[in-house]
Amino acid sequence: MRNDWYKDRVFYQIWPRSFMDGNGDGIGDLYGVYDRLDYLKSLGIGGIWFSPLYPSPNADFGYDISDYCAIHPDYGDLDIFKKVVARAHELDIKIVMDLVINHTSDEHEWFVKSRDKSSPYRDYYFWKKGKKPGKAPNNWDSFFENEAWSYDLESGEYYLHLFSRKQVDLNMDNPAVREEVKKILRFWLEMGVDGFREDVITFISKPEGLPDDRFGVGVRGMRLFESGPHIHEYLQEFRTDVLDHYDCFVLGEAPMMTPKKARPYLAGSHPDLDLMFNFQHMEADCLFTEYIPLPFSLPKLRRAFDRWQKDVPWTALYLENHDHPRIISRYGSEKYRVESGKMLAVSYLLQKGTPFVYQGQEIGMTNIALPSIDDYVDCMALKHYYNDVKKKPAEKVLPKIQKATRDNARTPVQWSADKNAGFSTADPWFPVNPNYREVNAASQENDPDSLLNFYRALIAFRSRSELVRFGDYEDLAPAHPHLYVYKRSCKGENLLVLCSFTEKPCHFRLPEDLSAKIADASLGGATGGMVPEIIFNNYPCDIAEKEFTTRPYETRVYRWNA
Ligand code: TEU
Ligand code: CA
Repeated sequence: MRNDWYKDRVFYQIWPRSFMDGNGDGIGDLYGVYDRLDYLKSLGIGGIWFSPLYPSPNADFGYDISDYCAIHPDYGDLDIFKKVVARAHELDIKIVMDLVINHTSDEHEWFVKSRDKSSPYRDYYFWKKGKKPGKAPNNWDSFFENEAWSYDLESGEYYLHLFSRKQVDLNMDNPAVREEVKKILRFWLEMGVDGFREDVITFISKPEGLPDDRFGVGVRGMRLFESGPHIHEYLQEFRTDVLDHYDCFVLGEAPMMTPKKARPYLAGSHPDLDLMFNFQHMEADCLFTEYIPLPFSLPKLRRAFDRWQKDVPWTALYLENHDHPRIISRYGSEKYRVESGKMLAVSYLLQKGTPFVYQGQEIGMTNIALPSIDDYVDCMALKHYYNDVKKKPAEKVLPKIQKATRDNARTPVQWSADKNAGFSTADPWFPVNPNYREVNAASQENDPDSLLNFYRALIAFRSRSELVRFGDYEDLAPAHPHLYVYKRSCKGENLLVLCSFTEKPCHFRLPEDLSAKIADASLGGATGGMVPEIIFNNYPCDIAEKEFTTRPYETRVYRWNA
């Protein structure tokens, strides 16, 4: 039994290690989550996506799983997990687990056993001989290391890992592996979870024979395993055999996805996936693709937004997660932190789709700059650093890492101005951003103009509004270099959303139909329908202005009836 409740909710992502420490050891955990459920409810969210909570050696902080059916002792145990689920459900908050099945940890017992060539687990992974001694079986690159293959002394063969050598790719062509996946899905569904966010799910089907990538640009191999030969078949199998029997949804993380490629995953009455996380709108400063922050480009961002609004029936909306630096520091401005934070919230939360808010985004947390590479723990950042220092002086490399590293999103959540930002009574496992005295949830709680309360109002509006959830989307300024302006409309009700992505002044003139309505209303002429109003803004403003000059990162949302 399935339904569409995931379309009506705003989700919140928890990266457990840094959310809230409940037992005073400096590491976030489920006890801390339990304590903060009322806070999440007050934000108006209707679901939580947990980044991995499973036992893991933490080579990639939970994305290297060593046991799929347990909770990492740092985060608690199954008892506290069940309590969190039960309390969340009482609050009408759904629970989404992260499902990481492209790879397991090298410490997972399947992999440990697979080192033995005669073990039934051997075929759970891709073990292969080198092309010749000392040469990997193919030329694929790894996202987190230089080569996608590591040689195992004990086995005398290589194993495939698209990510770090401690994240070993599973062989999904082996039916036994797919049965294991189904067992994992059932285990958590029986525990009461409501959905899965499936990590790099579009990479799970590898091309037969694992050939060399002959054209490789960027990450070699990716063109061959992205949406590989059996991907739809395997996703359908998981759906038919397990997911269809529960009231749940699946959201696939899909790097390199385009709307055109996404359609086969999302279309029809029995789609492979309900939703997708695409990355195109996260490339507007090239940071993700090139690992070199370039100036932000609104045209790039808008192109991605427009396409995903128009070309797929439904999508997942987000601006932050645990893999991206903080959005204010990227697409907004730390100087105009609150203003740009509000503008960014409006820019995506009023689009069509299912929105996600990442922990700390709602209070305007920003990037951190640590003094030495030794302070960082993100394996991807470390790979780039150590490759780059071979070619450039370290003082040139560190600033780039500071901007681009995923650690920016992984500093402890700033709950208050107290010691350790109220995150923990002990020294936190990772440094707190020194701006916590100014930027924290407690100081924003009762301030009507705070970013936190702005998020609350936007989420509440969105949850009540059929227009926001289902209305049409139209880009009203497709060529403007700095202003992103879109219109939503449904059954005679309209929203105009104006977002300035610059601190520079820009001239803006309201569209004629809206101006005319405003003029009518000011003459007392609006009969029946509502008087046009500005429902969200980040500077004082006047509905009577037909044209005006925007202030830094200004946003306004107009609402009127046709
Ligand atoms: O991320 C997939 C992904 O595309 C990353 O490899 C991306 O290149 C990197 O995070 C930079 O943004 C997922 C998870 O979200 C990420 O945390 C994991 O590290 C990765 O898969 C491997 O499991
Ligand atoms: Ca703890």
